Order: sequence, then C-alpha cells, then structure tokens
Amino acid sequence: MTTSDSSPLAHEVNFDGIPGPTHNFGGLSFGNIASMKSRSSISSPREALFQCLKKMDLLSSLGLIQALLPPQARPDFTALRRLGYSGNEEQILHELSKDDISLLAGCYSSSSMWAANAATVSPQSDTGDHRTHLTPANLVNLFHRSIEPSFTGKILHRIFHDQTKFALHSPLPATVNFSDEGAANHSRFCSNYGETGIELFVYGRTDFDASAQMPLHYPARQTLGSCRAIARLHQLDRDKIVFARQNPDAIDAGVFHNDVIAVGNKNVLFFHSQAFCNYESVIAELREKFAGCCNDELITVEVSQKQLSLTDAVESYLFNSQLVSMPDGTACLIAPAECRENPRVNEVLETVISQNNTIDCILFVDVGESMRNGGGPACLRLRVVLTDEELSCTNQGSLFSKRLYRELIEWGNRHYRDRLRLEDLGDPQLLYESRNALDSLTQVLGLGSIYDFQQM
Ligand code: SUG
Repeated sequence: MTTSDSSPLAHEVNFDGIPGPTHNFGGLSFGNIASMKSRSSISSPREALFQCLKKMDLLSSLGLIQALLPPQARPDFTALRRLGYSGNEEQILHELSKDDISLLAGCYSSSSMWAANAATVSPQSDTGDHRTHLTPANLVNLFHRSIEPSFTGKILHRIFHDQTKFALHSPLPATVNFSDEGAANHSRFCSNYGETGIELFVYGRTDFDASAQMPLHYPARQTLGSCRAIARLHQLDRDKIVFARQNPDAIDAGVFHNDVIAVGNKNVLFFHSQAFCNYESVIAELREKFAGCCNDELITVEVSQKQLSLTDAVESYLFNSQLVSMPDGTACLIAPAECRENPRVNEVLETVISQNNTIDCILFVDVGESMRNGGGPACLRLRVVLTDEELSCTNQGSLFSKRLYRELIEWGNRHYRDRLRLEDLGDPQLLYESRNALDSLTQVLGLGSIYDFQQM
C-alpha cells in the first residue's frame, strides 16, 4: 500500500523495554532527581514488569503496533572482571556486596528497560540509501548504562537482521566528546510516517564552544558532536535536520534528557518553553524546514513557565508522555498517572484539550516503578517507523499480542520477586533465578540463545 504521494504506508512501532528480574533502586543517576530520591528503596521487579506489560497491552488494544525488547542479563561479570574482581561468580558477588553496594547495584541495574536510550533511529524515507538506520547509544555518562550498548547492538541485529532493509551502526566512540543517549534526545516530524520528515537532534553541550552557558549542578549528557555524527551516519539531508541545545536551567532542574521536557509526533510538538536555548529560533527553524519538506504546517503546543514550572514538569513527567496517532487519525497523550495528582498539570491538560484541536484525548498509565528511577512512559519505548514490508522482515516473536501478554504475566509470576532490597543483590540465588527467567524468555520470544550465560 502507498500514501497519496506514492510513499509507502508506514507505521510507528513502539519497541518497549521490559524490566529485568533485578530491577532495583541504586540511586545511580546524578541529575535524575527521581533516581537520586529513590536510592535504597525497596523495589518490586514483578510490579515493574506488570506495569510495563499493562502499558504495552493498552497501546496494543488501541490498535497500535507494539513490540518488545528483552532485558539484559545482569550482573555483568565481564564488567566486574575488568574492574579487578576475580574468582568464581559467587566469590565476586560476595566480595562486591561487602565492598561497594553502588557498584553492585549498577552491575545489577535493569536500566536497559528505558528503550528510548537504546538507539537513535531514522526511517528509510529520511536516509540516503533508503534503509532504516539504527545507532545504539554509547551511554558513556554513567557506568551502569555504559554496559548496555554491546547487548543492545546484538538484540537489534537479531530483530532487524535484514541488511538490505536495515543499516545497524556501531555505537559512537565511547568518549565524553561523543556522549550519546539515543532517541531520548531525538524527535521526528512528518505528515505521514512513510513520508520524508524533519529530524530534531537535541544536545546539552558542545565541547568546542567555551562561551556557551553550562548547567551549574547537573551534567549535560548529550553532545552536539554525537548528534552530528549520527546525522552523517544515517545519511540525512542537511536541509531536513535541526540541532537544538537544551536549556542549561532545565538540566539543572532535572531534565537529564530532552524527552523529559518535550515530545513530538507527526506534525505536532508539545513542549515547555524552557526546553531549548533560544527556543523561538529553534521553533522557527523547525517550522520553516517542516513547511519546505512536508508541505504542511508544524503545530506547536507550548506550555509556558507561568503555566507550569520546570519543577512541576519534572515531578509529574508530563512531557514524558507518549504522543501517539490513533488508527482513526486522532492524537492521544499516554501520560504518567502522576500527572493526575498535580493540579497545575491538570489545568494544563484541560487547556490543551479544550483550546487546541491538536491533542484529542489523554490516557493515564501507572508505571510507578519505572518513574521512581526517572523513566516515564516515553522513556520505556523506542519508536521505529516501519513499512509493512520492513515489519514483516523483523523477528515476529518480538511483536506484542494478547497471547504474549498472558504468557509474560505467567512468566513474571513464576520468575520475578515481589520485593528486592539492595542487600539482596549479593545473594547468588538471585543470579540463578534471573538466568532461569531470561533463558525461558528467549524461548517465549523465539530469539534463540542471545545471552552469554546460555553459551557457558
Ligand atoms: O538514565 N535511570 C535512567 C532513566 C532513563 C530515562 N530515559 C529517558 N528519559 N529516555 C537514567 O538516568 C536509574 C537507575 C538507578 O538509579 O538505579 C536510571 O538509570
């Protein structure tokens, strides 16, 4: 099937990460306020899993295409051995739990669930060779995240294996100059998914402009150098990309990724006026490029500082909602349940719905276990625009369905603990339980033996 201008019909497919059996609150992410506040709280891996599955089921029931990415195997013993731990696995766990509880939490972190940080994706309609390009994020900012890219690459290869349709790049060089956090800092605007769009890359710092104001308290994670490298790798047209700098005040208020303060979909950008430096010129450039490329008008839904403070925006994670196009063409905001509890956010939502013909409905989801680590609905998904033909060439076992939902609930009940404290991470039993869980998951998803422990 094709759209009016003969571009192929394409869909946005949401690949959600799922929390692993060792989901914990390590307090590991400096600058991510929820993570810092949750340090040492008791987590519920099972509840975290069920909340994420329920969100996927909701989107799938709405008629959207939903898929999932399996969790990474933890702890990462390769990383631990590189850090000087030796002996057998039980000895390492014992040593580490006496030595460094934060490192133990990091090696056991389930942070790959935030799939928006897995990669940056440009669909075939935007790229020079008309293949869909994917670059796994190097996540060099934080140790517990820096151990994700190699498995991310492996799993993306497994799912997007057809090289005639997909170009999978290596993560950028693992240095601070090319620090990359993936799709959390990337949005795409288009009229229809299968048509050429404008890609917006957002960065927090550039290493080569000493005059630029930097955040005073918290780190800026994404660099301009990494955005430019990805745009080159993905063979994007210079006239169809926009680079925008995050407002350092927003970073200092806890906006560690741009998706905490802005969300875009199709021809709509929903954002806070403090999201970008010189935001008026960013919006003007987006509008102009969008009009030139898409023969359509970009609609911006702006929330001012007066309407909502940065603190409220970060606490509620309003902008970390997913903005999705329903099968009937209307736009729906899938918002964190926390938004309901904040009267100022409610007011903003009422205004957005009543005064604007842009966002038609709001649905709330409870992903509280993820939220307590700074991951809202939008953090949990990697958006991949795929034509029907491309979709049929991906691993079909990764697609979500009612049957898979039921199987995964049963799987979670069998393998996931209801409570986990940081002290429990030293228990070798947890390692064996986790491996059993992931081993049976690969069978459910038809992925083959993807984990290193399955080769031992
Ligand atoms: O990188 N939290 C993640 C949250 C990522 C959210 N993703 C997006 N905004 N797209 C992070 O800060 C916390 C882990 C801990 O503290 O245990 C953590 O890694």
